[in-house]
Amino acid sequence: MADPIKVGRTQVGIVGAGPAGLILAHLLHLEGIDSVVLEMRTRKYIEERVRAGVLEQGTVELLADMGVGDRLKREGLVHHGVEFRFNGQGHHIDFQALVGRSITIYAQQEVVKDLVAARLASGAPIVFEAADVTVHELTSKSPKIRYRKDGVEHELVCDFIAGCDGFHGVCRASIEKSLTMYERTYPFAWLGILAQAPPSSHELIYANHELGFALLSMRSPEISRLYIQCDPDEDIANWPDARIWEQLHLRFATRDGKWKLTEGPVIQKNIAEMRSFVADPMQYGRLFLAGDAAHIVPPTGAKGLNLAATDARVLARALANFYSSGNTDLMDRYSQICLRRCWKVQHFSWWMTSMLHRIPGESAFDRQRQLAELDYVTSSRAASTALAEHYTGLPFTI
Ligand code: FAS
Ligand code: PHB
Repeated sequence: MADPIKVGRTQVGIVGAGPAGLILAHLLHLEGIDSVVLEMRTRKYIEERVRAGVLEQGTVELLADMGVGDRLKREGLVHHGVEFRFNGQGHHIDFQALVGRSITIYAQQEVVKDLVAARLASGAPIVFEAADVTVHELTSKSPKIRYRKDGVEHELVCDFIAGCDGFHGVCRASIEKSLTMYERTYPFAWLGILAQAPPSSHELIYANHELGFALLSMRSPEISRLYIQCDPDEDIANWPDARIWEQLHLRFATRDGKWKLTEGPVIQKNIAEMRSFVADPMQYGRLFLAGDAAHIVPPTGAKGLNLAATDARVLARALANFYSSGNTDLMDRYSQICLRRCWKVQHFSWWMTSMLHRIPGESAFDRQRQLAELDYVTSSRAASTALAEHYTGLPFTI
């Protein structure tokens, strides 16, 4: 005799404990709306997963307003600009002077740690190692999530489900027949390292070099985060540390030879694919997609996490309106609101990627045009203001 399915009930079932799911869960908690977060991995895994590093000013303000920004305020590195480096010369883009806004460097896993701690402190449920999650009856008034935990089958009866389970999750996969999907893949990838080396610059450096793109970022005054463009099918085994450092030195080299890159022990390395992806609409019945479950941007614009945060903010507002007044206007317009921002961010991420990477097979004309575009963006107040507005985060609008 099979064990009986354990049935639970909540207002909002949230699949996925990444930035989208955790921000949504805490915003709902602050509104007094019950939710259950179901995460397939362990707490340790999600709190150690190395991903994004740049928070828009709006995301920093959101996390502070949610009451989860204290450590971010203490440990985050506020940056007022970035450097574009090409033809062996650096060009500072001054966010503060251009748009009066900034970014903060604070690793995604630290955001996740802060949000998980807030979730646990609230006493609201978060289930780690939830296996074989599936979603059902999405067009009914009681959509359901089924999962297994410690060998026990569970069914969670919800009013609404938030699919925050990332690009490879089950939620979007469950409704793909009803979606239009837009995709662009890029003929290159990023090889990223974390190194125990003090950052060689006080701000991020985006370099477009003959050998390819390189990015200098950081995680703390002791930890550097560095990336180089590589072929999309590269095997990380073919990239010993020495080869990575050699490419970084070459790609960041300045014409006067004065700028130096500090090396250190490599503590993590991986290759991340580059793609643009959008699912339209971002909802089906009572299932709402948020974050990477709905869209992917190439990391050049440092937007993935930030877009996830704004989706969660819109969805939380829509659900709060429903529960407080029965008004479904925001819920009905959720996808339209989020996709309007998403497509602007898609354009910006594509623009940064196409401007800064060596495009395989590009013509000599394309290469000169690309360098002229970099020259224009770094010398025109109008063009650099547009870049600064996007990079520090478009205004949040509903
Ligand atoms: P996430 O993928 O973060 O979270 C989804 C969660 O759902 C995960 O915890 C997953 O375990 C869980 N899940 C998946 N399937 C499930 C299931 N069936 N059941 C239950 N749980 C399930 N963005 C930047 O801005 N800058 C970067 O440098 C950058 N680097 C990246 C590198 C990599 C390798 C990847 C994959 C992404 C990177 N991103 C970067 C983008 C990234 O930061 C995302 O935009 C961000 O994590 C989006 O957050 P979520 O939408 O919450 O999705
Ligand atoms: C990072 O610090 O990981 C980072 C910074 C800027 C980007 C992408 C990644 O555009």
